[in-house]
Order: sequence, then structure tokens, then C-alpha cells
Amino acid sequence: MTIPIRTTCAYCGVGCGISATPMGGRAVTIAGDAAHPANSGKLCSKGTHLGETVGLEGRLLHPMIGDKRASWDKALDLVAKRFRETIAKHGPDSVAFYVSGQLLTEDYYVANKLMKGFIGSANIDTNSRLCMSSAVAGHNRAFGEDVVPASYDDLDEADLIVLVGSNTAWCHPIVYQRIQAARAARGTKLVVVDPRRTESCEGADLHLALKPGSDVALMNGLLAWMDQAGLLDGDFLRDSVAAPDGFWEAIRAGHDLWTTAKACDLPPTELQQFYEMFAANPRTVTLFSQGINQSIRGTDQVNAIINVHLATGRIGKPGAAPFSITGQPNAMGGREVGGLATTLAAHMDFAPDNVARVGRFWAAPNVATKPGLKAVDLFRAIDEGRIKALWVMATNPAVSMPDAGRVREALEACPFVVVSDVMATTDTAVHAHVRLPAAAWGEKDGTVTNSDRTISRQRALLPLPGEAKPDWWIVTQVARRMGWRNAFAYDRPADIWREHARLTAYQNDGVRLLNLRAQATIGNEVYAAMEPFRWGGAPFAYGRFPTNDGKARLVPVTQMALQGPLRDWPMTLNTGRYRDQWHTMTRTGLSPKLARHREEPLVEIHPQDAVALGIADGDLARVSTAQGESLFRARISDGQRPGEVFTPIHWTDQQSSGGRTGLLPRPLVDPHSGQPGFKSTPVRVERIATEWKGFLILRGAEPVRVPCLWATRVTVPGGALYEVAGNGDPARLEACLPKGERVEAIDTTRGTRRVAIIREGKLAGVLIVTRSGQLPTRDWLIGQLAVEGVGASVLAARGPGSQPDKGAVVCVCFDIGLNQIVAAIRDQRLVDVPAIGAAIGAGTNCGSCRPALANILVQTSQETLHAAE
Ligand SMILES: Nc1nc2c(c(=O)[nH]1)N[C@H]1C(S)=C(S)[C@@H](COP(=O)(O)OP(=O)(O)OC[C@H]3O[C@@H](n4cnc5c(=O)[nH]c(N)nc54)[C@H](O)[C@@H]3O)O[C@H]1N2
Ligand SMILES: Nc1nc2c(c(=O)[nH]1)N[C@H]1C(S)=C(S)[C@@H](COP(=O)(O)OP(=O)(O)OC[C@H]3O[C@@H](n4cnc5c(=O)[nH]c(N)nc54)[C@H](O)[C@@H]3O)O[C@H]1N2
Ligand code: SF4
Ligand SMILES: [Mo]
Repeated sequence: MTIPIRTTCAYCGVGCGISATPMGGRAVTIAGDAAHPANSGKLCSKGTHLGETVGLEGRLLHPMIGDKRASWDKALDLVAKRFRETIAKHGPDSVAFYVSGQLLTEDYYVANKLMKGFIGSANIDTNSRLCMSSAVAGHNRAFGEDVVPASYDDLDEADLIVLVGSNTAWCHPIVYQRIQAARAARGTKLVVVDPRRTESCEGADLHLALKPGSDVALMNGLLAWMDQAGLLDGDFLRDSVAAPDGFWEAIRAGHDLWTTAKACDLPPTELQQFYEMFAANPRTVTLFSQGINQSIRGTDQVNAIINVHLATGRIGKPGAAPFSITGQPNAMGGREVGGLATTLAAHMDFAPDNVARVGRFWAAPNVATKPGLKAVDLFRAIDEGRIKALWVMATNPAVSMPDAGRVREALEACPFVVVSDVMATTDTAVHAHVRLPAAAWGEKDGTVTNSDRTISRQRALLPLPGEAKPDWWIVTQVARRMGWRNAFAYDRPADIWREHARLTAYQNDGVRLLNLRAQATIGNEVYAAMEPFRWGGAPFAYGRFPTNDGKARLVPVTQMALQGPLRDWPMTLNTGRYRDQWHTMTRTGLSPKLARHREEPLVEIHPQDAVALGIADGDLARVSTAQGESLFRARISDGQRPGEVFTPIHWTDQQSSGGRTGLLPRPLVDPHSGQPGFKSTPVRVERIATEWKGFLILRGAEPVRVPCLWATRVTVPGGALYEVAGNGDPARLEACLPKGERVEAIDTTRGTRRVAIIREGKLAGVLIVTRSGQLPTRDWLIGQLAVEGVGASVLAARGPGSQPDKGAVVCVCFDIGLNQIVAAIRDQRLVDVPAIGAAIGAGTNCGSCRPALANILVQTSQETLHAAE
């Protein structure tokens, strides 16, 4: 019997423990690790389906120079040579690394050491700049160090949880389930602050659909209200908090309930309800993520939240904390090693004594003495030719940076681009001169730190495929070839881990809370068997902060003026995530189960706007900004505020001919953190007329480029499904079909064309397009990919006595669709989510769809009521 291996999920910052059993070949069985403190055995839909993503489809398995396979020696020599030459000619600041919160701590540590200690530049920035940097800057301003003052246990002990700019139900599902469990067990109140009504709002006590960007007004108003009600914590303010002159005067002026309600575009009664709930529940956790961080005033927004917690003493106590929840599996580990361009190493900045200390520790001759370029500036410097060699590791900036069109031009123009990735073709990798095959999740080995400072091991389950190598190995090989053999003489991740731990403890007389001294001398076996542990304990339990006087800081922040609609760009674009996709879909995109939740990128539009724009549900719509434009399928949703639309970040050139959100946002950033304001871009939305629509199903994983206006691809069992729409003669799409026996059915009145290709009795491909008719459901045809002996009858696109359309899949674990759920609720008079589970199974495995089921229950009972009226 194979023994399960304990590891950590590849995806979000919840950092769930996984118990994985290799089953031979590339097969792995995935279960939650009951002993892991982050999840106690639970996994969300993405974690549950990790096993579907460890295959080798699309993997980069060999080093590539241009389009040619190269040996590791040749590729590494070339990278080292080009970096060395560029530095010799143009200086250390002419090169850069752009790295990622998806690297392990050990990978991150050596990349940071190479750039900042040996190359002598701080031009290493990370996608955490797009993600957590406002939280980092806010923590530094308030606490003196980037320390998250919360743990998941606080969620169990809070009486009130406020989610601000966080769609926790979709993006941190296991934390959300923990919140729901606390609510069920002890009646914890839940308030959601988000301009959109997301599934996180299902069953919440209050949803404040505030005007985007008005969070500072909301929090300052709350602080003023608490002050006026005499509910500040005077003792804590006196002993543990410093306020600059004029702080309270500014809070007391102009933050009355009415003014705040107007600034936030909320009814004063709702605001009052929130403030009263806050007043009544001192055990408050305010959990925030990208609705706060990804703003051109993100750092101020973070401090507005922390100010309220400091002034009311809601920090350092059980169940009370401001809680910045992290996105990527190792966003925190990256911050700990100093992987941002604005930090040096181990929670040290570029103060001269830190530079000297780190230089001594690394025995590095050439430590960077000043911060490097932050991501947006870094790509601008590439575009302007100031950076001439770039190495991208574990991130896809051609998709995920703001104004991604410009980033693509910069990558194209850069004289030397190296990409380390697990996939052969990404929107970024197509611009690379050298591609280096990295070990993927399930193959790599090291540590990650989750949102609540818990460090866990990721462990290898599978052998390295092809010539893939771990990121730490790749970086150290280049460093050695650049001449720094001794400084990068590591044999294994444990060697790097110990050095990192030693640096956190080095000449650390208690000034830096990050101190992993106990780890600095552990043996390889202890490292191999490492149990999850949290560093820093309850960091501010004694009301002492890592500042020079031991006090935290209240930071004066004022609400920025919010821009009204512009003539050419009258609406506002908000961007974010879908429940079952991860970022640029390079891995979740491989899972047929996960593809079912959202099969196309949608632009969600309020019904009023849809009427004004003449857009119907299911139409194609073009979203344009001053930066670029993209196409999306329109979804009419009263969860949007009028004037605001939402698009997902996931689709790339690899899966779609439109639907690329990254082309749209402005490259405007927060002045303190440099984090882009992804959540608010002025846009124009228009309907795009198409003469026909349809879909294409193809056997096999190899992507094809479909020659039409709109084509998006998702993985299905045995192949891929493409949704298509366009103008002109759709017959040209038949070029995408494979060779084989062809059957067709044409209905000229509706302009419907059905063509199937059958090879050796198996369906190889099918194309169905129509000008005015209905399209059949995709499910039955997808199922035919697995059937032996299909014939021309496949063109009917349904089986004999076929089942009704099950509708969009809601529960991906059991493949249960919306129509099936609605029917069960109606026919069996189901009244709650557990009853749906008992009746048809939906929501009983990973539980990620439970918020959606709750929503369907509400909608269905409303519809039933209306029908009865
Ligand atoms: N399924 C899934 N989960 C993920 C990821 C993924 O790709 N897919 N990625 C991971 C990563 S890296 C991250 S960073 C996290 C992100 O996790 P979240 O921050 O929860 O996700 P987002 O969808 O980016 O945005 C959160 C919410 O901010 C709201 N918002 C927009 N503007 C404002 C505003 O002005 N004020 C307020 N209060 N709210 C606003 C949006 O409407 C949105 O619902 O998710 C992680 N988890
Ligand atoms: N408009 C808009 N844009 C956004 C956001 C938003 O909300 N709105 N959110 C931003 C945020 S918070 C984030 S975190 C970013 C995420 O954006 P990215 O980091 O660009 O997205 P990923 O798809 O996670 O990219 C990871 C890449 O690394 C590869 N990879 C996976 N594992 C490994 C590995 O172990 N080693 C190596 N070398 N490569 C690996 C993957 O194949 C993939 O190509 O997007 C940002 N962009
Ligand atoms: S919540 Fe889901 S995606 Fe996040 S770590 Fe846990 S299983 Fe993975
Ligand atoms: Mo992120």
C-alpha cells in the first residue's frame, strides 16, 4: 500500500494541508490533511481537484533556447553569460527578476540573495506587488514591521466578522467555511463590505454595497462614531498607540453619519446598523483583501481599517484583529525573505546598518543599498529600454499586469527574456528567448507560509518529469555560473531553509519579530518531517509593537475624491476572480471538473445599464478603456451596482480570442506601495452584434486557434469545448475539425449547421453553429467523447429519450446543474442547504457551492412566491 504524503495545497493563502497518495504514473489521490491547523481535513473545489492538474499536458519538459531544445548546460550558460555581459556593460540596475508568491520560500530566498547581494541591484519585484504590497506598507506604517496580527483561531472566537473587499466564499473557501461554522456554533455576526453582491454575502447579517473606493470614508466614519459614543479604548491608546498631532481633530470633523453615508452612497440606516453592530461586539475581526489592497489609495485604506482596530483596542486579543488575508500559497514566505523590491531581506529594509548586516551575513561584496523598481515601474523601464535583461519566474505578467498590452510590447522589445515556468506556452513565455522547465506542485519540495503565519511543507509526490528542475536549483546554477560558486553551494532545500532561518535570527535583538532561530540548526530529517507551525505566536498580545517606542501608530488618512463618470468612459470596471479558476488558468484550466462552474469569461452588468446599452443576457459585449479592449459574454446581474461592471482575470490568449481583462486596467498605482488600482478603471461597454453563435467540441488536449470573433476554450473530459460566435461564413470553422468520416446536418431556415467527424467509431470533433436557432446542451455531446461506436445519430446532440438540460453546473464535485437543483427544491419542497445535500448530494463534498445553493434557495422561493401571487 502506498503511504499518503502530507503536503500543502498549490493555490490560495489559506494554506490547506493535503494528504496525497501517489497511485502510480502521474495519478495522485487527494484528500484534506485532518491534522493541518488551517483546514482540519477540509478542501475546497480547487484543492479537491488538484489530482486533475498533475498530468503532463502542455508541460515544459526541456530547456528551450528560442524554439530549439537545449541542454541544461547550454541554457544555463547562456542565461549567466547574458546577465553578466549586460551588467558589465550597463550596470547592475540594467537587469531584473520578476518573481512570484507561488515560489517556495527556498526558491525565493536564493533569487533575492542573487539579485540583492551579488548582482547588487534591488530590481527584483514580485507579483505580490499586485497583491499584498498595500497591506505590507500599511502594516509597516502602523506596526513598524510587516506582521499579520491575526490567526485563523481568531475567526472561531470573534463575535463579529467584517469582510471588506474580500469574496471569501470564492477566494478563500475554507476560511469562509470556518466563518460559517463559527456562525452556526455561536451566532457570530457577519458584515460584507463590497460594491458587488457576491456569494460571500449569502446569509450575511448585512451587506454594504458601498461606492467603490469609499472605504476610507466608511472606516473614518466608524472611528468618529465610536469616538463620539465614548467607545474608544483609552488605556490602550495611552499605553500602546501614538497618534500624530491633529489626528483626532481631523477624524472629528466631517465624519458624521450623513456625510459618510453620502460619501459611500449608502443609506444612513445601513451605516448606523453596521456601526452599532461594531460597537456591540468588541471581538471583531476585519478581514480584508483585494477590494482594499488593489486601489490607488490601498495603503490608506489598509491604515483606515487598522486605525479603527487600534483605537478600539481590538488587536492582540483573542477574536479581535485586522486580518489581511493573503492570496497566493507563499505570498507571506516571499515577504519573509524580502522578495519585494522595497525590502532587503528577513523583514529588514535598506537602512545602512541593515545593508551592512546582510552584507556581512551573506559575505556579499555588493549588497544593494536602495530599493529597486516596483512591478509597474519595472515593466515601464523595460519598455523604455533601461532594463535589458529580465528573468520571469512563476508568474504570467503578459496577462496579470495592468495595461498588459504595453507589458507585452515591453517583453517583445526586451533584448533578453528568460521565463521559468511549468508550462511550455503561456502569454508571457511566447516572448522568451530562453525557457527553463520548472518543477510543478507535486514535484517541488520546500516550505510555504500561509495567511496566518503558519509555515508548512510542500512535499514532492511525483518524480521530476522530463528535464524539469526545482526553481531553487535553476537559480543557484545560474548564480554559480555567474561566479558566485561558494555563496550558492546548496545541495538541497533544507540547506537554504537553515540559512534563511539563521538570517532572521542574525543580530536580531528582538527588534524584528520574524525570528526563526529554532529552525537554524535543524537536521535534514527534521526538515523532512516538519510539522506546520506558526511563527510569532500572538504577536501584539502585550500591547508592544516593533517600533522605536514600542507603540503602534495611528496614520491620518483622508478619503480621496472619487472621479465622476468620464464622457468617453462612462462606466467603472471592477475585476477579480471566479470560484474554480486560478489566475491565468495554466493549472486549474487542466481540470474538466473545475471548468464547469464558469465556461466563459463574462462581463456582469446591472439590468438598468443593460437596457440603456441595448445588451441582452448572452450577447457579446466589448469593454474598452484608454488602454485596450476585450470581448466578454454579457451576464445581466442585479448584484452589480448601476454604472459598474465586473470581469474575471483568468482568460488568456491560450484559452480565448477575447476575454482578456489584463489589457484594460490603467497602470496607476498607490503612492506608498506601488500596487495597481485594478478594481476601478473607467470603461465603455457596447453590444457587439454577431451573425451566428455555436460551439465546437474536439477530442484531445491540443489547443487549436478558432478563426472567429469570439472563441473561448475549456477542458472537458477527453477533450476541449470551445464556445464560438462571429460573422461571415461559419464554414471556415470546419478547418478546426480533424480528418475522418464526416457527417453533417444543415437546417437552412434557422441557419443551423451541424458537422461531426467520426474516427474508428469514436467522436473526434463536432461543430454546431446557428444563425437564429437554439443550441443543444453541450453535456450529452461531451459525454460522447467517451463512447465507442458513435454514428451519424450523434448529430441529434441528444440521446434517445434524453434527459432535460441540467443547466449550468453548480456542484462540480457531483456534476449537478442549476436546473436539477431548482427542480429538487420545488418538487421536494427543500428548505435549506443540508436538505438539498440530503436529496441530491449537491454541496456535500468540498462545500464550495454551498453559498450558491443558499442563493438558489432564496431565488427559487421568491419565484415560487411570485408565481403564487
Ligand atoms: N478561486 C480563486 N481563489 C483565489 C485566487 C484565484 O485566482 N481564484 N487567487 C488568490 C489570490 S492571489 C488572491 S490575491 C485572492 C483575492 O481574493 P479576493 O480579494 O477575495 O478576490 P477578488 O475577486 O480579487 O476581489 C475581492 C472583492 O473586492 C471587491 N471590491 C472591488 N472594489 C472594491 C472597493 O472599492 N471596496 C471594497 N470594499 N470592495 C471592493 C470586488 O467586488 C470583489 O468582490 O484570492 C486568492 N484565491
Ligand atoms: N485586473 C486584475 N489583474 C490582476 C488581479 C486582479 O484582481 N485584477 N490580481 C493580481 C494578483 S492579486 C495576482 S496574485 C496576480 C496573479 O497573476 P500571475 O502570477 O501572473 O498568475 P498565475 O497564473 O498564477 O501565474 C503563475 C505562472 O507560474 C507558472 N507556475 C506554476 N507553478 C510554478 C512553479 O512552481 N515554478 C515556476 N517557475 N512556475 C510555476 C504557471 O504555469 C503560470 O504561468 O494577478 C494580478 N492581476
Ligand atoms: S481554500 Fe481551497 S484553494 Fe485555498 S488552500 Fe484550501 S483547498 Fe487550496
Ligand atoms: Mo494575489
